[in-house]
Amino acid sequence: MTIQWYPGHMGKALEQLEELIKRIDVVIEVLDARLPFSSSNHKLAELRRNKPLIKVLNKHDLADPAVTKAWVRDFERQTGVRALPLSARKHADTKPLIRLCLGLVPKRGRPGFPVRAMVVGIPNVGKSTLINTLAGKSIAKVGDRPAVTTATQQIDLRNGIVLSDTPGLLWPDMSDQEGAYRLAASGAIGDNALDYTSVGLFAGEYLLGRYPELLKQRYGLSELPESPHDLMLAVGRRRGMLAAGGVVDLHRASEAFLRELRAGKIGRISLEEPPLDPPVAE
Ligand SMILES: Nc1nc2c(ncn2[C@@H]2O[C@H](COP(=O)(O)OP(=O)(O)O)[C@@H](O)[C@H]2O)c(=O)[nH]1
Ligand SMILES: [Mg+2]
Repeated sequence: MTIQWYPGHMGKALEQLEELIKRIDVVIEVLDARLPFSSSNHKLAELRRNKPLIKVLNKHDLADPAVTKAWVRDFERQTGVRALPLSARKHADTKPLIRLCLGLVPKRGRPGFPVRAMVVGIPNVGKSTLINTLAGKSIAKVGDRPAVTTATQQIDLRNGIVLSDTPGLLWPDMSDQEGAYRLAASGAIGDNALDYTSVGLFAGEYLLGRYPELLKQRYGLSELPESPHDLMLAVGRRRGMLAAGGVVDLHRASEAFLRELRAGKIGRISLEEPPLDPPVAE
């Protein structure tokens, strides 16, 4: 299965975003901490020019803390880039982000002369959640597709920062099929476009190699299954997902496995580790 992404008007969207970025002081790129590379859009590196960039590794509550630390170190080797793990739903987690924004633009951050910040990122990484938590009220629809970036208004956060109320929408690089599978496993891609079985098997293979003990615990296994297929059969038996004749329904077992993975039920799991190299520019 090849995972596709809507191509839309990517060139135009990038131009718009480039214009918006000219008028702001700090770019806040929201990433999924479980897959900070594949949930990024590598074109942002050019778009931001010399503007400071904060990479927010969101959904840290779901990610492997040791791997997240390695990602932070990896990102901060880039000039002008800071990285911060957090959970966008937690108000307390946004305080270090505010301090970082203010610290990166020392000339601003006063009444009448605020730091102008903007949240950007691919769908489903938690942009709306972060904007709402920062604003202390519901402004951006959670779970919705963001509106076009031209309609942005500034929200005064009353702490020396103003924030665009609409996130800049980026999209993932779907030419990297491994990355596309990781995104699908994380839940970033609409489930109607998904083949649960192939994504489940993909995620199962990664977890068998990287998080075997968590799998054993979650599914009460004394021995590690030998293949992702065997893992899915074990999950299906455990969850009673049987089709006619008592055979495991692989599709439903994979769906259950992915649901539990995405909800963090298997444990704090990251789906990729640094270093990963950006795709070669076209
Ligand atoms: N576990 C967890 N889920 C989150 C977090 N932030 C956002 N989400 C969930 O991720 C989904 C997408 O969030 P949303 O803010 O709509 O993402 P957007 O498309 O980037 O605006 C929603 O179901 C959120 O509740 C977080 O820190 N932890
Ligand atoms: Mg949104």
